[in-house]
Amino acid sequence: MNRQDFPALNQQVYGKPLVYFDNAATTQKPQAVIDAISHFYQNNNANVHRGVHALSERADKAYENARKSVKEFINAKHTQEIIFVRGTTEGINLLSHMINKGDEVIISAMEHHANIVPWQLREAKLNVIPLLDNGELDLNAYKNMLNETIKLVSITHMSNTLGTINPVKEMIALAHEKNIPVLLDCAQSISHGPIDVQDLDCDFLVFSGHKIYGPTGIGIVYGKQALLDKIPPYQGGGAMIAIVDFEKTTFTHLPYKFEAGTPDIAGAIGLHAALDYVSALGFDNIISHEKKLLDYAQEKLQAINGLRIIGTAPDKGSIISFVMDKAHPHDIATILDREGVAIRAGHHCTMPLMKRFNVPATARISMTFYNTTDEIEKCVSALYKVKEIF
Ligand code: C6P
Repeated sequence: MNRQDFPALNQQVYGKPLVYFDNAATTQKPQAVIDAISHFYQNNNANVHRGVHALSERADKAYENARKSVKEFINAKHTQEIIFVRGTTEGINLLSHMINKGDEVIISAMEHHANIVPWQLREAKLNVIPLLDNGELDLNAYKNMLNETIKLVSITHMSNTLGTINPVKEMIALAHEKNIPVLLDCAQSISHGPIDVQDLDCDFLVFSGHKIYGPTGIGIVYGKQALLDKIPPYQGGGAMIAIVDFEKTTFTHLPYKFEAGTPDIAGAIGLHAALDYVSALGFDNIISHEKKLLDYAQEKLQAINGLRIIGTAPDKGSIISFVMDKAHPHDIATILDREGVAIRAGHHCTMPLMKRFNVPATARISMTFYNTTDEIEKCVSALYKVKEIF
């Protein structure tokens, strides 16, 4: 679907047509995003919220329109609930400032390091939801963990390693019964299906632009206004202040309270173009194509003797982690690369998850709407080559 919109896909590596199956790490960019960024630098480049000249006004408008486009994309109530950050990682680090030493936070055993380490830096006590063997969360354990001492639940919507999609709406409702706010890490889920923060009733949400066909260096923190108002600024500098004096400084309102310094203006504009692109394509089309790819790939992979898929939850996105007898995931990835197939191998920044499944690493195929069943065939024949070698 719409492959021709992505110039980087149209190339050969090692003399073979590129099969890009590393979309969970970062997605390729459509021409519309590349053009939006070039257009800004060629015509409107200026700093935001500082100038009165024409270019500055244009930059302001484009930057704030980008914020509005995010608001609409996730159906937030207010534009000021959308904060531009560098990405999911920075977003969780920002939000971690609501937590103090000794506070209890519930996370899960499938979290990315970005949803583990920031809490540790705040010296929080982590309560970890265990996983079932198929890679689903143990919801009974979760229910038993919810009590008045918990300050926050912070969980991934979709696992970057297993592909598992968590039942977050139900989990949020359960947490709210105990008045516990919930933060969703939507780094992966943002590009695979519609997200409506009001319908989910999540309190905070974070995602990265580069995982939804936008540029690197831009990401989003969403938070309910009343809750964001209570979190102190985590970086100081220009744009986030009301009055600065040597004795005392006061801070400005949302969202600027959290946007110290010159932001990634072109990044926000590129993200706007990416969200428009995805909206025009339509999540119905994306979901049905990705489901077809996932089913097809899982069937083909399961037929390979000695290959084991890690993560077989009934509700999963188009990510497949696997191990093969004898071949280390890094060797698999290297052999596939020579066949033009780009996959990721390693711990995928989920080291505790590797421990849970007792593997040092996995090989990971991550697909999106511009991938094809023909590419899956190429990948599968490369995997048979791996088998021959080992
Ligand atoms: N996962 C992957 O290959 P950043 O790096 O800030 O854009 O996103 C961090 C992050 C947080 N949560 C989840 C669920 C993620 O998948 C990621 C990024 C990439 O799986 C790079 S490690």
